[in-house]
Amino acid sequence: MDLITKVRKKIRLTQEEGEALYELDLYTLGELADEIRKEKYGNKSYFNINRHINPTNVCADVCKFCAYSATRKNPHQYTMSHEKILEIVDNSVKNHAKEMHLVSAHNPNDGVEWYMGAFRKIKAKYPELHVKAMTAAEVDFITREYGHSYDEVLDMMIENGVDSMPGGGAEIFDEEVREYLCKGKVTSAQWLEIHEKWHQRGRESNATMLFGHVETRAHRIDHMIRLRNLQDRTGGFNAFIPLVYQRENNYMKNCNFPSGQEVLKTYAISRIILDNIPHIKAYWVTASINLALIAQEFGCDDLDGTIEKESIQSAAGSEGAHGMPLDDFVGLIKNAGFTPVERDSLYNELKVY
Ligand code: V47
Repeated sequence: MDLITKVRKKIRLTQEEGEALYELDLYTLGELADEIRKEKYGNKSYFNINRHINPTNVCADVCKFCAYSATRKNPHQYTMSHEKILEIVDNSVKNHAKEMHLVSAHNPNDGVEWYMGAFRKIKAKYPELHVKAMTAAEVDFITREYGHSYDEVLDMMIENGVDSMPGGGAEIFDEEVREYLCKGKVTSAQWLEIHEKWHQRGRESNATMLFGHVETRAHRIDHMIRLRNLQDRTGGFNAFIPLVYQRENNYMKNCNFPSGQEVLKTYAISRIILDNIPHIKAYWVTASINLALIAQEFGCDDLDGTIEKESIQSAAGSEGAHGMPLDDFVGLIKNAGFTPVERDSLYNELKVY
């Protein structure tokens, strides 16, 4: 059976077949992914009203792609107090944010309570607010630095009010590429183990893939298939988020930056390969809003949210530093021909615009 027929018949693809998808022309691939997306969500494009908070840039790890982290010697390092974090949350709640997405660098200075206390205080003040926090890389860092097991850290997160886990820290699972990108950080097997343990607690999470640097197409397919295998066991992933590598101000210059076509192909292929992950998010901060909107025709059904402030990818050159006002966001989605649907963090529909 040829590849296109297999996709249309929803027969699961292998590593080799996933790689072969890249050889299809963009429009054929887009059409195949769009058929799947339309069958699931029709004309809807999902987003949420959220706030990204990055409470510290002080990091014990060194990832070549990162332009955000500061070592202990960096004069531009910062660590927010709980009061400062709560002040940000107060303002965002006034702006109708329903999700706080907290991602920190790996802070070796302030102890586990600095992390957990922030979640607890947010939840105590705003029980309805969804706290999405702690990438698997942070969980792993805390176990290494402060001597806890994964189970203990995950239980602490739940006790202190974390609702779901973001998908960060996955980067690229291939061990050789990972060794080059972020030696010493959470391994691929550990990243998957942490999400599995989280899912076993009845909780949901997302999964990212950082692409467009030194990895090959085969590495991307391998990354997707490792996620698909875990999802078969747990069903706990909500969304897959291919993050387009941003190239400024970091230590990685020898990269194969992807064309717009390559980015769109990767979105479309992820929609096809990941037959068991409900949502594919074109994170507008790394794709640019224009490409993220076009990606809604290439298999994606989600854009992330209004964000308010972004520090990680904007340090590396993205233009998403100040988020996007709700009216602009909704207007752009409508102009692109889609129906904007505000969702909560777990994809329950809140409002159709
Ligand atoms: O894991 C760091 C990435 C991630 C760069 O779960 C970079 O809904 C591009 O995971 N170029 C953190 N990316 C952010 C993240 C995320 C974002 C949006 C939504 C969700 C979700 C999760 O940022 C890290 C890393 O892969 N990152 N540097 C860079 N130069």
